[in-house]
Amino acid sequence: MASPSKLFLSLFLLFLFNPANAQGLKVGFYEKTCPSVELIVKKVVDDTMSKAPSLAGPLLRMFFHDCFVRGCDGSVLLNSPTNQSEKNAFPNLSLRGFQIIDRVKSALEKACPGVVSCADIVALVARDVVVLRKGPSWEVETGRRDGRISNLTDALLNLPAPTSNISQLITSFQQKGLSVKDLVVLSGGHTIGTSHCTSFSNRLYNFTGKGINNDSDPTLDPNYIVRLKAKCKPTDQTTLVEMDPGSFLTFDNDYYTLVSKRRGLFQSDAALLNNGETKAYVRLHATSQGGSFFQDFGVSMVNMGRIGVLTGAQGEIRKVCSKVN
Ligand code: HEM
Ligand SMILES: *[C@@H]1O[C@H](CO)[C@@H](O)[C@H](O)[C@H]1NC(C)=O
Ligand SMILES: *[C@@H]1O[C@H](CO)[C@@H](O)[C@H](O)[C@H]1NC(C)=O
Ligand SMILES: *[C@@H]1O[C@H](CO)[C@@H](O)[C@H](O)[C@H]1NC(C)=O
Ligand SMILES: *[C@@H]1O[C@H](CO)[C@@H](O)[C@H](O)[C@H]1NC(C)=O
Ligand SMILES: *[C@@H]1O[C@H](CO)[C@@H](O)[C@H](O)[C@H]1NC(C)=O
Ligand SMILES: CC(=O)N[C@H]1CO[C@H](CO)[C@@H](O)[C@@H]1O
Repeated sequence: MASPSKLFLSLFLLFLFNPANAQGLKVGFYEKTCPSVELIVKKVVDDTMSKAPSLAGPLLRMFFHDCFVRGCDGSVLLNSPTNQSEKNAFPNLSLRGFQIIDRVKSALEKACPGVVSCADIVALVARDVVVLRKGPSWEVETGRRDGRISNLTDALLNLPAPTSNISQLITSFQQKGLSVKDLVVLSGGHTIGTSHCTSFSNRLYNFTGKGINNDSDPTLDPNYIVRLKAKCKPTDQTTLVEMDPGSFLTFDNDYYTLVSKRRGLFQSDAALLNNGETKAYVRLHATSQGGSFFQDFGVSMVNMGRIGVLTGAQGEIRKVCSKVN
């Protein structure tokens, strides 16, 4: 039998080496091994974004999808010969921008071969696209290592659906060690980007399953429903709709204005009005441009970037982001 002190020691060691804590991440992890890493990432992002600004949304979302599935370990980037990796899961159908990550990776492999992980590239790129879209900047912790597993089922089980209600969202974030505040702050990422009609058309047509023409989500502004129906016919699978109409390329507070006016696109956006804390946050930021949202967003992105990371000798530094070494 282990003595109490041995038990304490092993619990302490477990804590130290627990893959789920962020031990080993720090700002400037590559200071000595690849000092210009952030400049190189920024240059590639600047170059590609000037030609394809609409990739900002997908690249921000990519970080979320990476972190919520097996932790921020670059597993979202892996290809599978049998189409069974995370990116093949339904919620990933619309992920784009993988070629930007590949371009950053090749630039970094030239400057400092075998040093910078793909997981860190995803985290740095997410920050850089937000800055380019006039959002806040924050210091990105680095030192993540790349995972070797990517599993379609994991993506289905861990990514919250756009039909989620508030308790499902809170639980989903809590399971990743994120707070109710992180939930309402990070949802603000929907201030940029687009969505397929399929992600919300259930709110427009046949919402209760009664199949009548006017069967739409009562929590959605009726005037907004008219506009959305004009864009999205019931079976439309291809049309993209701006989530923050008119400023979907600008990172601003508009998301909260929309949600408070019952114009959040997804049920998961509207759900933020169904909890005291998230509702208060939405209301406050709906009226004040700037406010604490920009600062909060950086803090919550750092929190999200700590989910289930591999550090130290765990995992590997991939040579090519779409495949394990
Ligand atoms: C709270 C739970 C969340 C749900 C249920 C959710 C759901 C979705 C859905 C369904 C789409 C549209 C995909 C499509 O049809 O093309 C989307 C887009 C997007 N999401 Fe979320 N999301 C959540 C949280 C987040 C977080 C935490 C971030 C990042 C901070 C984020 C960033 C984005 C961005 C930037 C887009 C636009 C992507 C593009 O332009 O292609 N989302 N989200
Ligand atoms: C994987 O998906 C691609 C594109 O959707 C398709 O061309 C290919 O045949 C699929 N491979 C397998 C093994 O299913
Ligand atoms: C993927 O994950 C699921 C559920 O965790 C598991 O049942 C399945 O065996 C995994 N698939 C592979 C190919 O590892
Ligand atoms: C959310 O959805 C789950 C599953 O459908 C349900 O059990 C729960 O009661 C719902 N919660 C709220 C607050 O609507
Ligand atoms: C509406 O939904 C119900 C229940 O899911 C389904 O039986 C019905 O066929 C749908 N009607 C239309 C017009 O799609
Ligand atoms: C749908 O509902 C709106 C108001 O809720 C009403 O003005 C309109 O006539 C209805 N349309 C149909 C086809 O029932
Ligand atoms: C970007 C990407 O790889 N998307 C994939 C999502 O999954 C489907 C299959 O379910 C693939 O066809 C897509 O290429």
